[in-house]
Amino acid sequence: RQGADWWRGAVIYQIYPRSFQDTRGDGIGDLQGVIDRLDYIASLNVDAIWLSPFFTSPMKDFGYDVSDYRDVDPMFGTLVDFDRLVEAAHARGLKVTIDQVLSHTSDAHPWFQESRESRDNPRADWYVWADPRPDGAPPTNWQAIFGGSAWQWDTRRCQYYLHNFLVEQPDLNFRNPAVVEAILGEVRFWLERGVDGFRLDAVNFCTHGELKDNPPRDDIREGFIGVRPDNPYGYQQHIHDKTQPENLAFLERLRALLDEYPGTTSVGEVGDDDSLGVMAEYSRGGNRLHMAYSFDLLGERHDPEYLRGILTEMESRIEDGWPCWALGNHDVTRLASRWDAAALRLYLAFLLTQRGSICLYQGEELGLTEAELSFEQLVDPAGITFWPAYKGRDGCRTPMPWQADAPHGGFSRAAPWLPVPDAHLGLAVDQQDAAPDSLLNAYRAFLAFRRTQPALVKGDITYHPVRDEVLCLERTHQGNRLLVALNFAGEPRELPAPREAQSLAEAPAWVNGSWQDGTLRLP
Ligand code: ISL
Repeated sequence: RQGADWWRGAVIYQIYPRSFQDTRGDGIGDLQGVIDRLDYIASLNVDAIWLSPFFTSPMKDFGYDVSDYRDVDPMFGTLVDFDRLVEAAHARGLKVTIDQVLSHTSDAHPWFQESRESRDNPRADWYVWADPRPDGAPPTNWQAIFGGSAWQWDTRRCQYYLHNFLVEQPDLNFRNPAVVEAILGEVRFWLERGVDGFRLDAVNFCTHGELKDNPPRDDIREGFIGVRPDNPYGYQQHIHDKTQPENLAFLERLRALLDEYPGTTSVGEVGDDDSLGVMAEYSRGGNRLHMAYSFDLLGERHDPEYLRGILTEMESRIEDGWPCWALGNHDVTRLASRWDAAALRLYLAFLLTQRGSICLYQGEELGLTEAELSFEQLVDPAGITFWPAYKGRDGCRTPMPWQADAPHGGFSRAAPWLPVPDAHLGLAVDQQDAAPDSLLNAYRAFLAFRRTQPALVKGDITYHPVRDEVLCLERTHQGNRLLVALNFAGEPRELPAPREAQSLAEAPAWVNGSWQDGTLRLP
């Protein structure tokens, strides 16, 4: 597991530091809290952690608005804490990957402060500035992901600047070589500190398209943040055409930098209409990203035909690229409330048997449900803007419940920034630790089992047609074949094993179910 390609088939545990463990008593999690819980993380049998942003930030988007790429926000601790975290994680065999939010900065970043001062300062072209139309309107009809025009008027420069997300998240101008150099310098800072890799936020947004209107669209998929038919900005949206070919040149520069630090990795987050194609394009060739992940398994649909469709399409397009899959993150409704809460063990087996690397989101292993919050409790700007059509992302970001009978579930001695729902206390870590057949222990067991199966970690994959809502697939590695049968029917199924699999010499390692006389019996 420790070679330079440790990331191939690795399981990465995503930590949202704000909500993991508070040690300072301010109701907000911190890096010391992560250090204190590393034994728990190691006990899950994952390979790496991914820390959501902990950098200096005004927190308008809870850290995805960075005002200093090279420091830890005081609410999370210090660089010394970070160094101790890396050391302590490595001592437990855990790799450390961190979020890099490169496509935009905070409007409080000194680069932007300088850039907005005038049209001719040294950083004047570090962001995407444009003159208004003759009638004063924004230069294009592009919409921001979080609502409204993607352009914000600045009274000092008397120009608009581009922001694909919040007004407080101005987009950097990646067409300016000085910006690319500066950004690579920020990434190098963390490589020098010993991190093992990066999750690259909204990486397809780095380079902006030509400044021209996009045609109105009526084919917007539901479920994307802020992009909904029923949002206050109307059904017809004009989305910035974000996936620019110039992005690839930047990814190649970034990869060349990472290659100077063997054993480091990168996973790009891709939210795009053709996310599978972009995932393939971004991770192909060995000189771009190591892997990419999309939102395709993070939506509502989870019938086996749909899942098989996504995964087989990926297989047909990825070539020598490498996918990464997740069923949960800090942007989407909790898995237990999005798919069928009764089938969480099935989804665990499904996720961990696909070809690719895997991200698990903190609390997924506990089966945490989406927290029901009132409008007054919301803090996510996306939820505040689009309520009630879209309730935002607070419901998946509530603190980890560690101890059922401790105040705030043992997360903090103070009132947390988001409440710990009562419904989560029964799912707390201490409760599930003690119950051998808990979901938490099922995660641990399946992750341990997966490690013993090279076919699951690195093997090739082939899919059989879905039959009676059973998804069958095979993983093959160096002559070792494994048949995986996943019963999505919600009731027991008996069916003949796929003909192609009949030749498997030995019964594979079943988690449950049986295979006798050519018949699969699946509970
Ligand atoms: O692009 C999208 C839809 O076309 C979005 O799904 C987009 O990929 C996603 O919103 C990006 O999210 C990431 O960047 C945001 C931040 O708020 C999220 O938390 C982060 O995961 C802005 O930095």
